[in-house]
Amino acid sequence: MRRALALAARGRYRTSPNPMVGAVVLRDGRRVGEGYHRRVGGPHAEVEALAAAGAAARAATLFVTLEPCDHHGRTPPCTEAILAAGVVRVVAAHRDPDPRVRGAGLARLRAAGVEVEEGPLAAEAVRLNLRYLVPKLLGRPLVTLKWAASLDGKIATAGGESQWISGPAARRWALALRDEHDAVLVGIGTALADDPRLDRRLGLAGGPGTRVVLDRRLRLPPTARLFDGPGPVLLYTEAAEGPAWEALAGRGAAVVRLERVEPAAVLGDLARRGVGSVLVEGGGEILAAFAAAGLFERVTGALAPLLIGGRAALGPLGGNGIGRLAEAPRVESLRWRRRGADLVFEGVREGCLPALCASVGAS
Ligand code: AOF
Ligand code: ZN
Repeated sequence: MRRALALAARGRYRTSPNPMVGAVVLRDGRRVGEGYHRRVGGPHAEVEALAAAGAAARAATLFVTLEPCDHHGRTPPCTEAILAAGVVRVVAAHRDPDPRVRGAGLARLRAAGVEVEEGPLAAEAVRLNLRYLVPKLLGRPLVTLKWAASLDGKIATAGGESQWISGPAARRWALALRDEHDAVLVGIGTALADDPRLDRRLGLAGGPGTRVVLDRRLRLPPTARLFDGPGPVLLYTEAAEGPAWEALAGRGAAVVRLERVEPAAVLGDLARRGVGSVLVEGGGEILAAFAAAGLFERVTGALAPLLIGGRAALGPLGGNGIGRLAEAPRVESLRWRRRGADLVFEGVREGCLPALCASVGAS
């Protein structure tokens, strides 16, 4: 299953909105075939692995990171391919919450006499597929909060200089995150201060993503650099239609009026537009708003080995902060690694994985 998860992760940039899925065929303790879902609309992982195994799949065990599908979607049901190949045992990390599956894939296999086991490495599989599972189970996009800070927790000097705190390797890592998410989101403060392009510069996803600015009073100038790049631009505002609105719409932005531009309303609208994952890149007020609302799953970023200091220098999260430590949202399963001289970290909001695991039949 660990191998199947590693294979699944190879589909990271090309599978949205579909899941990342990996599969391994084991026969007499030997790996005789493996595969993964390469891109949305392409063959499912099970089919790739079974094709690789060929006749060796007869009487074999199939390990797969997600319950096999039992429906005709863009491709035929994997359950049929599994039965046709003569597989006698299927081990799935967890159930598929897709309403067309939801246990029906495993039930079909069981009914046909296949031995079925579910659960191994479920938490790992859920963590890998947050971007597939969160929209299906919570009805809103996956939210990743991201920042870069100095080792002493500053995102800029007291004078506001922030380019660059992290080194080139960590910056490239941060850019890759954009290719992993359907949308990138910033607040108007950051949009005005940095004039970011918010684009997918590495080309890992093979197409542009959605750029989102939370702009309560429509202060974004139509000359902003993000209008130069490809892909949809979404502006959330509380402002009424008028010249500013028209100018921005004239640049191709979809301007969306909300009663209050706050995380829950924004995520609700993004979900309606089919956005399944959002990378929140700042600034501090926006990151704090999502954190305070508890509307996030992943927290990630870079810590650079320099000390900035300064009473007036900002940290990653603004807002009013929490009142008491006992109320602070916590992050668990924290992982970190080196990227050049920097540390990059990634954790999951406490309680998030257990709840999602329970929803897909894994405890
Ligand atoms: C995948 N890849 O390896 C597996 C999937 O888009 P379709 O029609 O190919 O089907 C997508 C659904 O198929 C998806 O929501 C999930 O329920 C199931 N399994 N999907 O894209 C795979 N095994
Ligand atoms: Zn399938």
